[in-house]
Amino acid sequence: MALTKNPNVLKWVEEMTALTKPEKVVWIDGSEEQLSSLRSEAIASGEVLELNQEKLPGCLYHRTLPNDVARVEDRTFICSKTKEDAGPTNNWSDPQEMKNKLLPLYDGVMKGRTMYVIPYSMGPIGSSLAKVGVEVTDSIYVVLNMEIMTRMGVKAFENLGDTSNDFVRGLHSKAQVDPENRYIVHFPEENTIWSINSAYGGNVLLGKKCFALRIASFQGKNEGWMAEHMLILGIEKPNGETKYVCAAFPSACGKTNLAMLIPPEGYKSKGYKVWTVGDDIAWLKPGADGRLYAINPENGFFGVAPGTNVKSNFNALESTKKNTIFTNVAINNADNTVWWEGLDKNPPEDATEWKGAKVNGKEFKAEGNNLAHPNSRFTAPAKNCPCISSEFDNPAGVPVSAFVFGGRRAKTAPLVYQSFDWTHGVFVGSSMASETTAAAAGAVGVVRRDPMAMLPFCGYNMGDYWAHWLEMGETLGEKAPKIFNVNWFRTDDEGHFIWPGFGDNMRILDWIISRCENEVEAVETPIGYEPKPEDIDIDGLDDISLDTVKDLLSVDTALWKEEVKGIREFYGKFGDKLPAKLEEQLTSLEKRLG
Ligand code: OXD
Ligand code: MN
Repeated sequence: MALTKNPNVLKWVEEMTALTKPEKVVWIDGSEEQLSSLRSEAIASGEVLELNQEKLPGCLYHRTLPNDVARVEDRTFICSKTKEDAGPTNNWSDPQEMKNKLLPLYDGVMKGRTMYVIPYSMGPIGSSLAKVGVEVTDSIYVVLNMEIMTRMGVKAFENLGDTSNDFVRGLHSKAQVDPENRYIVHFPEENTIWSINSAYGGNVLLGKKCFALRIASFQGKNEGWMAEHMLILGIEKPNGETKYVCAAFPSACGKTNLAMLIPPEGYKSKGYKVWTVGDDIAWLKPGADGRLYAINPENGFFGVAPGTNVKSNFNALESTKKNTIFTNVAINNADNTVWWEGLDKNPPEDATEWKGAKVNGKEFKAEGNNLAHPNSRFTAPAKNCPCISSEFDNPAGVPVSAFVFGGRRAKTAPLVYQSFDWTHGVFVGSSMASETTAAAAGAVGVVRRDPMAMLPFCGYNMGDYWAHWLEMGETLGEKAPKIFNVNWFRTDDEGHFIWPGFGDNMRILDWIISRCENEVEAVETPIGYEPKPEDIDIDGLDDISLDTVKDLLSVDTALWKEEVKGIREFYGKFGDKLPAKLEEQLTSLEKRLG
């Protein structure tokens, strides 16, 4: 039964039903009763497996096809009216041409299947920053994941109301999971997303990257707010005050780890605490007091499992102990629990690897195989996280003191620096880059520009996106967050990381907050303000001396001159969409370098 009277929703669901021709339509109300019957159905059909319910209560396991294990950037499209509106960093196709291509694929695709209609809210119910989406899908796995990742069910329709047309329409069919006909397509001017022939999370949980970043970034530009690929964390100081930081890093730079950081002993004993508001996406809007407020539009974590362990991210691991869906990790058959590379040094002997083969885990690994897929995931409820912020559900969001950008740079970027002002900060974000690691295919050490970590996620022309950032700075004026850049990944001549990272990154956040509060001075360098080395607290760090800190903060002019060339080449792609202010920033940097 339809769960809303909203004629816009009803009309669209009718159209999607007529197109895909499901055997039946089920509206997802979000009740435990309905969810539990869907879980049972998925277990009975083998779509998901039930894990050890004593050790991992409420946890399920799912395996995707080996051809369907990651986001597919080459098959992801922004179908704005003109190619220029999508810009040089997105795949573009004319909207009507794309529809002509995909309509035959969707025609009757759900015959004999059930179509689930999922209403969901991105952001706390009742928040003026939240937005509603409706996803129709033929996958129970999608329903069960959306339940964890969003505020799902009839309450989302209550938020939408009976007449509004402001909801994002998401059409998903796993179809035949055919990689040749896999498409993830966005129509930003129509608030619409079409996804077909994939069943992997990032391509099918349409609330996440598709809506909360690609569509929302475009909505934000038009409506005066921002959708960013940023974690949100709160730092509680010994006096009980909490300051909030949003940070953007390219994929695989440790966003989830930073979001859930555990401060070093010295900080803990003084009374510092870190609280997680979000690990991947922030929606930001100026509040009545003129400051910028952030909400996390999501309700769970879709995290990469490999590498997650008690040491690297205790809080993430704890989050996965109940009501979690694991995808493409390995199963320890001895007790029907899960295992992945980096969980511990003990691969299970009696294992089922991620593709489903029963193997001797130790031998299998000794032969050089992975038991879990490197992009295997956990979908875990945010409320499981031991350090989840008390403000997580606050409809008003949290006031942001600082933005932090960063990437993986072996030599160029120092441990931390602050931009001279907002415009310079936008320049720093726009020229962000990361060097490829051995973990990814292709050459090692190649610099990939990833502005604001939004390269695969900006739903419109990146030049216009930078212009929007500059405008937001004008709106916020003096109250704008301060902008910083960090690099945890400087290496010595043997290629070893110099900075310990993980919990010790608290030491850098501490300096950042002190700068925001005008509590500490800084040194002016050609690239921005840097800490005085003695202002970085290295108490309790055995391997780091004041000289190491000096080294981590050093700026190699020759490397930065190369960097200027790289940025200029990248900027060249944007033609007259490049804001003049950013061009000026680049010229000024070049002059300062001498
Ligand atoms: C993610 C990503 O999955 O950024 O969050 O790739
Ligand atoms: Mn991400």
